[in-house]
Amino acid sequence: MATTTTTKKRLETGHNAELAGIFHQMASCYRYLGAKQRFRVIAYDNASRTLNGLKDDISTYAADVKTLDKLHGVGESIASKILEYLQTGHVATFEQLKHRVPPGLLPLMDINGFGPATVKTLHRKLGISNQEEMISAIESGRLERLKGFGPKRIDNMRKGLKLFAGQHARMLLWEAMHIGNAILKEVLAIPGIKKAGLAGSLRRRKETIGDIDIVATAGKKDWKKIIGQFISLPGVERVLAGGETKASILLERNKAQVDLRLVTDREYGSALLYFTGCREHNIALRTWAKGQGWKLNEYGVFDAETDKWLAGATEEEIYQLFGMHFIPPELREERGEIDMARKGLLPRLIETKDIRGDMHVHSTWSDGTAEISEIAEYIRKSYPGYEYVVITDHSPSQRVARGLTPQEFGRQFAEIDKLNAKLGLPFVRRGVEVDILPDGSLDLSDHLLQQFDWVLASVHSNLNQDNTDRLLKACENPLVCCIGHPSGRLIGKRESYPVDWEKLIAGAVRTGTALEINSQPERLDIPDVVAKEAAAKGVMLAIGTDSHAINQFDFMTMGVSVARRGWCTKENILNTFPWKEIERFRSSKRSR
Ligand code: DGT
Ligand code: CA
Ligand code: CA
Ligand code: ZN
Repeated sequence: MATTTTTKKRLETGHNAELAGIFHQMASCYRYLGAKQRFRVIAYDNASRTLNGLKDDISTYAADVKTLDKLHGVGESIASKILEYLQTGHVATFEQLKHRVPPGLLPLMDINGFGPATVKTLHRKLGISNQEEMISAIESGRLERLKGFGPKRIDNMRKGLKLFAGQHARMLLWEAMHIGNAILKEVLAIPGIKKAGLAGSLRRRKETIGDIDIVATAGKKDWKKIIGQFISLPGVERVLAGGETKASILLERNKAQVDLRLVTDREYGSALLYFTGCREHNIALRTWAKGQGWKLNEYGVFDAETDKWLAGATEEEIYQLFGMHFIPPELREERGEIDMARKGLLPRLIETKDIRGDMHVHSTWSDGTAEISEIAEYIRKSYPGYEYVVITDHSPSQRVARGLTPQEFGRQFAEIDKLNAKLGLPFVRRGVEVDILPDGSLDLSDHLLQQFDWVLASVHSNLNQDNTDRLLKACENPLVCCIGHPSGRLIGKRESYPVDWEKLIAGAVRTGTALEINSQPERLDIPDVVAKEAAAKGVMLAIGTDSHAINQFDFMTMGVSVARRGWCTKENILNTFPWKEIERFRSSKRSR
C-alpha cells in the first residue's frame, strides 16, 4: 500500500476539495490578521472558489505552471502553492500562518454570527481560543458585559454554534455521494469482492449523511484479507473498529466514517435491505412479515415455524415473496410506503433522465462565473437530453450579487436572442430571479417582468421573520411563475425562516404558482417532506440547480433526489415537460 514517492495518494478528486479548504482557511487567517492582508484574503478566497468549481481534479491542470496560471484566480504565487501541495500534501505557508492564529478559532470563523473580527475581539477581551470556551462564555453570560454584544446578537451566535455542532457530525448528501462512490470503487477493486453496494441514508438519498454504509459479498475464506485491505485503503486516517465481518474507518477526506459489512451471496439482498433502513421502516416491515408467518432479518427471510430459508439473495426476490412492489430506497422512511407497495400503488418516481432543462442558472451578468454562451455550449455538449436552460440572474436590490438594472436586462435579452439565432433554436430562455422585497412586492416593474419567459421570485432579505405573507403576496402576482428556494434554509448554517407550509401550498394551488426544488447541496429547498405535501396537493414543482459555475449543473441529481423522496412522478415536475408546456403553465396563470 505504501507509496514510495512523496506524492500522497488520495481518493479520486479529493484534491480539489481539500486544497480549496486549505485556501479558504488561509483566507480566514489573513482576515484575522487584519487590514494589510486584504488583497491576500481576496486572492485565496477566489482560488478556493475556483478549485471548488473545477470539473476535473486539479492534478490534471498541474502539468506545468502555465496551465495553472490560466485558471481564474490563480496567479504565480498560488500556482506554486498548488504544485507544492500536489507534491508534498501540504502548503508550508499555511502551516506557518496557523501559528499566528489560535488554532481553535479558525473553524469558528465560518460560523454564522462570528467572523474574524468578532472572534478576534473575543480572543483579546475574554481570552477565548476555541469552541468550548466560546460556548461557556456565551452560556455564563460573560459576553453580555461586552460593548456591542446585545441579546439579539448573542442569540444569533448561539444558534450558529448549535447548527455548526450538528453539521460537523453530518455530511451534505452531495459530498457523501462523491466520497461514497469513490470508496465503493476502491472496495469493488479489492480482490475477492464479488458484489458491493451503498446502503444506509446515502442510498436513501437523505439530505445529510451521518456515515457511509457499504454492504459487500465475498467467499468467507477471503473475509479476513478483505477487511485487512479495506482498513489500509489510501486516505484512511484512523481505523475505528475492525472485526471478522465488518470494519469502520475514518477517512481523511471530510473526516467521513465508512462502515463495511461482509455477507455471503445468499444474504446480500436481506443485508442490503436491513442496512439501507431506515430503522423505522425496517421495524415496520419486519412486524408486517411476522404477521404473515415470516421471519425477516439481515440474514434472510425464513419460515417462522420451520426456520427454512425462503429468500434473501436480492431485494427483488424478497419483495416478490412479500407480494409487494419494489420499494425505491428513497421511499423507505416509514411514510406509508409499505402499505402502498402491498397495494401496488407506489408512484413511478421521476428520474434524472426525465429532466429536459435547468430552471435556475446565474451567468456573469450577475454573480455567476460563466458567460451565457459558455453555459449554453457546455449544457448542449454535456446534457444531450436538455431542450432548454433558463438564465435567471438577480434583480437590482441584490447589490452584492451584482443584480441587473432594467437597462442591463434589456441588453441581456439582446445577447440571448443573438445566441439563440446562432444556435438556430430558442435553447436559452430569458429568466430572472427577482427579489421579493420586505413588503412582498417585487424588485422589478410588471412592465419588465412581462418580457421574461420565466419569473422566479425569491426572498433574500429579512430572513428571521415569518415570511408566509410575503411569499403569498408574491404568488398573487400573475407574473410570478415560481417561488425560489422557498424555505431560505442553508443546511447546517441557517434554519428555514418560519413559513406556514399549508398556507403557502394552498396559495400556490390557488394562484397556479410553481414552487422550486433548489438543488444546491446546502439548500435542497423545498425540503422533501414539503415537496411530498405540495405535489400531493397538485402544486407543480420546478427543479433548478441555481448554478453559479459550469460544474454545478450536476446538482440536478440532488434536486431529483428531493423530488423522489417527495414521492414525485415526472408529471409533478414542470421541467420534465417540453418548453411549450411550461409556456402553457405560465400563460394559464397570467390569464387567471
Ligand atoms: P445516518 O448514518 O445517521 O445518516 O443514518 P443511517 O440510516 O445510514 O443509519 P446507520 O448508519 O446508523 O445504520 C444504517 C442502517 O442500518 C439503518 O438505516 C437501519 C439499519 N439499522 C441500524 N441499526 C438498527 C437497529 O437497531 N434496528 C434496525 N431495525 N435497523 C438498524
Ligand atoms: Ca449511515
Ligand atoms: Ca453506519
Ligand atoms: Zn436565490
